[in-house]
Amino acid sequence: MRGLILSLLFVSIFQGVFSQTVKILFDATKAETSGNADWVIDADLHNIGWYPTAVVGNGNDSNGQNIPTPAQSGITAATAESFWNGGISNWGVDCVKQGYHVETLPASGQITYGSTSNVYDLSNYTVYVVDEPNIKFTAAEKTSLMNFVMNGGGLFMVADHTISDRNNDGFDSPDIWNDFITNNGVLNNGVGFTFDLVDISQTSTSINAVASDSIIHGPMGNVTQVLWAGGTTMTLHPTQNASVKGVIYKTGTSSGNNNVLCAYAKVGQGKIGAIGDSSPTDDGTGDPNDILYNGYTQDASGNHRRLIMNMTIWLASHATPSVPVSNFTSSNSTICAGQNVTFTNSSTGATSYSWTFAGGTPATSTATNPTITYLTPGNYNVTLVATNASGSTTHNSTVQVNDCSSGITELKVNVVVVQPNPFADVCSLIISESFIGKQFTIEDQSGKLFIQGVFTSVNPSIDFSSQTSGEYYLRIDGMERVTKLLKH
Ligand SMILES: [Ca+2]
Ligand SMILES: [Ca+2]
Ligand SMILES: [Ca+2]
Ligand SMILES: [Ca+2]
Repeated sequence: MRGLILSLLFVSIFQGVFSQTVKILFDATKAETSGNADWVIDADLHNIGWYPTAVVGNGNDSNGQNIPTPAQSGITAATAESFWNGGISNWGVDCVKQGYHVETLPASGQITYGSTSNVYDLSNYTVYVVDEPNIKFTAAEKTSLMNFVMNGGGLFMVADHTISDRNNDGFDSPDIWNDFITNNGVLNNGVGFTFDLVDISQTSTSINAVASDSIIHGPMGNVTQVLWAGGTTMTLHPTQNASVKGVIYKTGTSSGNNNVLCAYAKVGQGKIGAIGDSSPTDDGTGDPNDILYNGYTQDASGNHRRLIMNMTIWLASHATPSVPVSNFTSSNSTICAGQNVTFTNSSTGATSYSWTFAGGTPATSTATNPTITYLTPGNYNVTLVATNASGSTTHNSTVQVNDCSSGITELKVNVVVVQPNPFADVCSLIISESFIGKQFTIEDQSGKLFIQGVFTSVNPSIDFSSQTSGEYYLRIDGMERVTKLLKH
């Protein structure tokens, strides 16, 4: 039984460190279901009106729910897109078939990055999909979204044709994405492309990609054509981001910076993929109140599913980080029994830490900079294992714990020990508890007062760094003996 428990524990730790589940969040806060759009992976209720923001209970657009039902654990390779009810349910089901976990950011959700109070915080997700936003991101949302990407997130940007303002607030998806790209407060004009304000409908076979391209020749198969049904194009700006690539172009353009239908780029530690039409994501079934078309598996001879999933898989995959370097310093390598040592972590590239302190209390820690108490004299090893997805490295050090009471145990009261003495800048005192609350003074050889104070602990430190070298004299109220302190 114990063997089983230990092996289960090992498996859970191993998975926790090395195989984090890819989590994909589909946005539903930006009127993605307004009008004849239904860009949610699942909605059980069709009770939202966008006027221009969500009003629940006064409308018949889809109310995308956080966790789709039935549960995604029931999806197998044979599961149909109608398992869920949404205009992009096929995209969601295909993600689960890849082993991903999918969720929706519901209309009431907040877009944040690094907020511990928001359960939908983007730091909890690998990829964020925003399929044809129809409400502008706030300044704080744009900053959060770009910070998510800069710190390793994947963003899938889907736009539609110009003049496609479905909720009548004055902004359509090309405007909204360009506002994010040019004015996010973190990396303005840094993604390497902007959306054009055009409206095109055509089948294009103008593919421009090397044989190893992850999007055109990806794991779902090759992409050979697309059908834009009222979509837009993009202009590339490689001087703003040299990694940007255009892989599908409008008919008549085969390469270059203009008339791009599909582009992608690495941005900071993360990735952005973009297409200029939402119609390829539409699987033709969803809100019964909407008119939907199957662009996902039917148009362009089924190429759209391969395009969208190849992009999603690329966004969800991260380059393997290099193995971390483990290192730390300690506040003191030689102490008296009963004293503390603070260890300051200087490791690089790690996502978690595991400390072991022989002879210390506590004996282990996963904190970044732990403080440890040593109660028993001896020489002890300190070990730090720094870990990330690529592996671990270990750094060792030692702590010498002295028995500072030896030789003076007979003087159980009225003891003052100075460590070290002489000293350079800082000395530590070890005093009897009977001195707590007593006033003390330290004077130099000329009798000039340096410090006057009251003892509040049995091992105070005194900083002499502002003082000149020489002898100093510690006097404690009620104690006749004067203690000599010698600064180098
Ligand atoms: Ca709708
Ligand atoms: Ca709008
Ligand atoms: Ca369209
Ligand atoms: Ca559907």
